[in-house]
Amino acid sequence: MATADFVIVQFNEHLGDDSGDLKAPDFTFVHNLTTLKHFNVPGVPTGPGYLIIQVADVQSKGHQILINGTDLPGTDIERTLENRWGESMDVIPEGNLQRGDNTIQIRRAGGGDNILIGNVMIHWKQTLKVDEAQHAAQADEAEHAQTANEADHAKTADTLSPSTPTGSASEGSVLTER
Ligand SMILES: [Ca+2]
Ligand SMILES: [Ca+2]
Repeated sequence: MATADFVIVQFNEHLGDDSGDLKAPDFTFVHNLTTLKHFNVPGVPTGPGYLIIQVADVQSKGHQILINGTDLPGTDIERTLENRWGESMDVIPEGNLQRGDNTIQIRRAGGGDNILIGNVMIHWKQTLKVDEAQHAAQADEAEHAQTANEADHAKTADTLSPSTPTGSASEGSVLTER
């Protein structure tokens, strides 16, 4: 039985070379690598999947999304407007996801770009036996009840500082990427 499935992975982390570059106190500063997050694929994945990642203040196109340690092909995270949130979509190639435990981690590009990572929605298709499909449905209900109670990170976008036109040395290094 083929089904579509998805999972929400919450990071709320700040990647960057300077923790003072973005005013986002609710986001954990993690320098060049986010936490390694685990998620479960209950069936046998079939075909490509995709993900949608919530990001803020992305100037570099070199940030990498690692699924099971493998960098997604090409550009993984599209640019956003300065000090703004955006959603970026990318394809997960067939064969990158596996049945059971999988991991996702974001690696910052070199240079001076500081970015925020909110939630990532990971979608895939899979083949399940009928009894496995019933188990998956029950697990989803429990998981969605938990997710609904978590605070909406989007409101923290208001705390992003406005840009300083004249810029400091660290902001200058961001500007040189453009
Ligand atoms: Ca890539
Ligand atoms: Ca930035």
